[in-house]
Amino acid sequence: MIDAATIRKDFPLLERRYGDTPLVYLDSAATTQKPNSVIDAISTYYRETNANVHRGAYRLADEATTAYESARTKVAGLINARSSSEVIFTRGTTAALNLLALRWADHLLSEGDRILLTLMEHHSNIVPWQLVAQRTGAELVYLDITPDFAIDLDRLDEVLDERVKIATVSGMSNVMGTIGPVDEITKAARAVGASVIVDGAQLVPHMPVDVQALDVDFLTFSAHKMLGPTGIGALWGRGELLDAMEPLEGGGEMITDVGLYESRWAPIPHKFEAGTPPIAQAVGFGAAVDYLVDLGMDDVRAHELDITAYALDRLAEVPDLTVYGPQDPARRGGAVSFELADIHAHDLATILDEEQGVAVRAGHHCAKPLMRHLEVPATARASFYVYTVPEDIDALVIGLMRAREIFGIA
Ligand code: 7TS
Repeated sequence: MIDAATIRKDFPLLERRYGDTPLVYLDSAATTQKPNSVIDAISTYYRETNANVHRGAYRLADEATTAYESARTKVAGLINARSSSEVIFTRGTTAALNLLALRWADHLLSEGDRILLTLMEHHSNIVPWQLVAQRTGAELVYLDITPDFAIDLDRLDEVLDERVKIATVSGMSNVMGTIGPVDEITKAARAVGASVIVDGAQLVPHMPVDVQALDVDFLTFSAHKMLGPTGIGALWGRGELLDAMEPLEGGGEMITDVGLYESRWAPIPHKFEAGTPPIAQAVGFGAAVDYLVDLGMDDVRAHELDITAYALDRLAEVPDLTVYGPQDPARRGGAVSFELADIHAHDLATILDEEQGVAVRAGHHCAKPLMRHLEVPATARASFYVYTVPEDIDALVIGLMRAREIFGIA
């Protein structure tokens, strides 16, 4: 089991205080804090190994290339990819989904085809598909949300027919915490010959993910939501699909030969990594994966179940508080959105910050279609990770009670 109180010591930022008030960081769905091992890996890389990759004829450049490629191997291992060449480093989830939209969906789809999404998608898994639809004439269709904050699978058979060529679904909602029904959607999509993309930005950091067992076609995720640095993430795809895709960007590193009028592409993954890649970030990503693997992804999930159950219990003690998400921790992750009476989420977040040093996110969480469906303009959201302790939740609850006093709620 994870002892969050002990592993917190690995995270220097969690020692921050605002004067006498300790920081209580409850915004890990936006980005996680970084352990010393990740910070040190990046710093050591720059101090000892920095050189450009894949082109040096000297030892330092070889070492940098090995560091970069070994990060890829670690990321591939985390998700049980068949080969590390199926892992493309991208700027993050958003860049990975846009790459798929531009270089895969654009060529696959034409007028009358459909893309299946759910109402709980993040904007980065909606807007690229709207752009695809505009370019190709394909249509978007959405699976609804049930009153208990699950994806409504009742209409799946009705919505999924041969016109659907792509189903793209969040593995876990960044607003409600709901775990996406990836298995059910994948089975149904396969039956009509559709391909499946999983937006794993909130899934991969929080539980074991095995792309071979999931049987999906593509998975996207971001390092910064799983203890790693910003500026890097991954697109995993089935090798044969990635092989068939055209590169997005042209430039150095992505070719085997360049003539005056045409060029030959390097094999995957390099075909999709034009230019000098984010080498130090990759090294940090690899160190983050090492840290998570050491903890054990089963234990990461077990801790999330515990802390989320504790949070839901404690939040139930706060009068006039509405939680927008499943009550059963087994059906959700540790992103908990809520509204307190009619206090605007931004005011609530400001009070939590000023009174208790509690950092929560407030707003639409880049999921406006979902917010409209829930009929709320904004929510406050507390989100947890491996270092979250019950005391963090207690501070949140004290802050919420204090907000009731400030707003004169009887
Ligand atoms: N998909 C989901 C489910 C997300 O939660 C996010 C980021 C993204 C995609 C985009 O990831 P990026 O790394 O490319 O930005 N979610 C959030 C959030 O909830 N608060 O800030 C960012």
